[in-house]
Amino acid sequence: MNSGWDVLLLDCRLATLGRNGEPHGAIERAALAWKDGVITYVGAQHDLPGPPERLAARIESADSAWITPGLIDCHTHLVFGGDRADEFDRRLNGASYEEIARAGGGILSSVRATREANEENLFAQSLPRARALLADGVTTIEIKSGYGLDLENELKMLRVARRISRELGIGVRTTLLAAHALPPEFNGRTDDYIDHLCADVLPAAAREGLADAVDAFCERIAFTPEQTRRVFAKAREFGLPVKLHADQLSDLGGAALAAEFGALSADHLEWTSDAGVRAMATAGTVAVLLPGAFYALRETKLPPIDALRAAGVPIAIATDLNPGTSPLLSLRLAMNMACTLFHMTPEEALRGATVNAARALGLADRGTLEVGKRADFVLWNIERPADLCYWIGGGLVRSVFAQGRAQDAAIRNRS
Ligand code: DI6
Ligand code: FE
Repeated sequence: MNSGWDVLLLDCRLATLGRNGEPHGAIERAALAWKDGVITYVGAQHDLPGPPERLAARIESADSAWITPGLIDCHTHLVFGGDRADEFDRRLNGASYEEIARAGGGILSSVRATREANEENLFAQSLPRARALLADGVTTIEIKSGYGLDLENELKMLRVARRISRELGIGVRTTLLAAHALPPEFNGRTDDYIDHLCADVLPAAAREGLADAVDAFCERIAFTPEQTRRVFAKAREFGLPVKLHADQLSDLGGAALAAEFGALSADHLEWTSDAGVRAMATAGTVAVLLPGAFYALRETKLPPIDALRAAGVPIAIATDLNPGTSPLLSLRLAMNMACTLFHMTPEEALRGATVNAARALGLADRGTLEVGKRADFVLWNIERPADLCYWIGGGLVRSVFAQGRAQDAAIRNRS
């Protein structure tokens, strides 16, 4: 007879990321158990409520491996057609991201390739990128649309994102980012495009259950605060939470605008002012920092990290995986960059890729190792949690579990 747990893992070192007074919420000489994909025990091995064989159907040893919650990449654009290697070349030769965008390249070149790809092909192009994240310890991914920019192609992107979740057995949260760029057929008619988005695209995505949230690119090369406000008001009508690409290239007051709508997160934030930080703190909006884009664009203006810390704004770290400004296939590398470029501590970076990332997605059921949370976790080949930020690249994953199931086959089966 056992008390009904599916698996009991002994000899663990747990970085729970809960708050138990220890750095990383660590518990050594620990045990972890789960049932039906949900954690049922987290704690010291000697506190187990009985002999292991009475507790679980299966008992295994982690051989003292460090275990963290599954990493959460809370900002990606990983569904897209083609790539932008040519643009990388142009930027290396001196062209700026804004110049390329204004000349019809940039996001619009990915829009062309994404529209050209049928759903099957778009899925086949995107799946390996999700696998790469998973292989590096990510068990929940947010995926934005925004390279379709019309009804048919935005919904196609969101369906592909949902299919990636089913295919890999990991969590995917979808975000409608139809307000990413102005599609060529609306040239010179930005407000008409926003009308179309609000009247057709957003309602269809909501009705079909394809969008978990709504995002916009509020920027001088994209949409104004006023246009963003209209999109957010429509999202609110449909009960969808919002997020915002805010203050990446200039300060248009994006952080404060996001806060005004109770956004889950405001993302990028290089140019965010003190007033924007205060508004985020009051609204409980998470700051999502994206060091991959900062690095790839050779940005020098740092997001206001000290002000965010001082105001108590939770900080999340994500890859921003996209073909233009952040072709970054490792969340762990983003964590390393958060330390090196943004002067965050390894613990802040790890909290940023777990508990705070969950919050940026409005997910209360994951991000820490605690009873009742999803059994999403990673066994690592490391000596201490900070090693996840210290090593640059390399494969540190021993195994990845999503809802209690080992993902090793999904990782190996690279297409
Ligand atoms: N900000 C970003 O970092 C990405 N989108 C955005 O609004 C870049 C997207 C791209 O260049 O394809
Ligand atoms: Fe982005």
